[in-house]
Amino acid sequence: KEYRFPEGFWWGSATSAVQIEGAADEDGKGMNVWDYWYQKEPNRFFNGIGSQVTSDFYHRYKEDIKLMKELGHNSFRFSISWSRLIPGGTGKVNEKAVEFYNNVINELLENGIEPFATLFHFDMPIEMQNIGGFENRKVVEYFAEYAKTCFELFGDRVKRWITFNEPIVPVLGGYLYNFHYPDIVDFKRAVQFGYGTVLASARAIEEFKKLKINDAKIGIVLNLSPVYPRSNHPADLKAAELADLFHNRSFLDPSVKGEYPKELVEVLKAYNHLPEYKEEDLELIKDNTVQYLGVNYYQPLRVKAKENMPNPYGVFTPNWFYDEYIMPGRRMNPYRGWEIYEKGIYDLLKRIKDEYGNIECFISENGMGVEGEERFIKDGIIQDDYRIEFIKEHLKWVHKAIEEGCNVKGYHVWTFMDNWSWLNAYKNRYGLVAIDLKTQKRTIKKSGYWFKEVAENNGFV
Ligand code: BGP
Repeated sequence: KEYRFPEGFWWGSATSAVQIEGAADEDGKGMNVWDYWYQKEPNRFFNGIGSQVTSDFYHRYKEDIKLMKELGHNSFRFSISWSRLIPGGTGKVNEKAVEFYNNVINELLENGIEPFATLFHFDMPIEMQNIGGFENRKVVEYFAEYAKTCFELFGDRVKRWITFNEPIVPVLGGYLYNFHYPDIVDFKRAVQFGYGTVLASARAIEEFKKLKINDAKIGIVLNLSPVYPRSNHPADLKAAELADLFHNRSFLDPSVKGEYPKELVEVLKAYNHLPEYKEEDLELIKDNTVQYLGVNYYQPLRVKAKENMPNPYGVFTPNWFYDEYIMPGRRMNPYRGWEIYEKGIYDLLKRIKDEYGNIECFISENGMGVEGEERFIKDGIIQDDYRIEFIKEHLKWVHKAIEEGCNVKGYHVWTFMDNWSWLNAYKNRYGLVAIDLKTQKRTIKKSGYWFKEVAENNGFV
């Protein structure tokens, strides 16, 4: 069978500032939560590696963008670092940062690569976090100012904007499951922070619309997981519905439909955990929905009803309502501990078509992290056939979704070159291009050559 994609399909990859730029204390950049956390607790990071240097994109963007072109990219998602552009989060713009992002954007355009710019990819300036992050309405406003500054500085050339990458991750990681700063467990604050993020995204969209940049679009990137119940037993179905509410609908519904899911409001109310809100917030959310949607897909969520009633004095978390279910015989990526289930991407896209007005969307991340890839080197190249297989099988399902009328405009692999990841640092490698951490030398992997073919032929057979 031939898998050809619609004309003008976006082929490329995604990444983020903290994970590739390095130059963490150079040219006037302020500190973000990752710089701060590393300074405080370096041992929490895999092999004690922090985000100071990462893949050194700050100094090597020219050569990297050339390589992107070489690999058939017609688009690339990067993020702007708030603490680099406006050290401290509010106040004066750092001219060195303006110069850097101008250079990156211009270089991309000169190479025929459409820049997709994310405003927030997990990197809160520490000063903003110290006053509560998005729990604090002042920070929501500072974020809106920062967003407006970005549109004014780069909006003449960047036509694809993203307010947030995976907004639920800092909520879960920072306030419930200890894998992001501030590394606390507090459900009420988690809910408030998440709610503030919804407001911040809507405020950024509001600022964007005021500027009337007609040929540009603004969206959000969500990590969606299809939720599959263990059985059709009503208790399992209920568990799946609750998991879906927390993991998917809590950001999907406000972003696309402009409303908070009523069912979520009821659950939070019942447990006295409704965020503090004002009537005008609801108007803001309603009036500022996204113009397109990025879908990050890695793994499904399989759930069952809770078997033991949770201890009422225990920590209240989303999965207080359900248990994760390990399906017998499921296929795994053993390195990341994530299930591989390609059809999940199709189920998500169909749902967006049927329940979310078939809003324009694209796959904004999908990829496979593997440890110790050097052992697959032959003839100087990492023979990552597993990654080719992973991407190809997902693309087949994306193709089927498009054939059935889903409004999918592109596919971005996670990621272009091996990069630093949050607490895992360089443990799992996701790149189409390998990086030697000692020398920063870039070497294309087999999957990189394969991806180039696919992108240049707009599909594969
Ligand atoms: C997504 C993030 C990315 C990236 C990716 C891979 O959740 O948007 O920043 O890191 O997942 O996950 P990880 O690096 O944790 O293996």
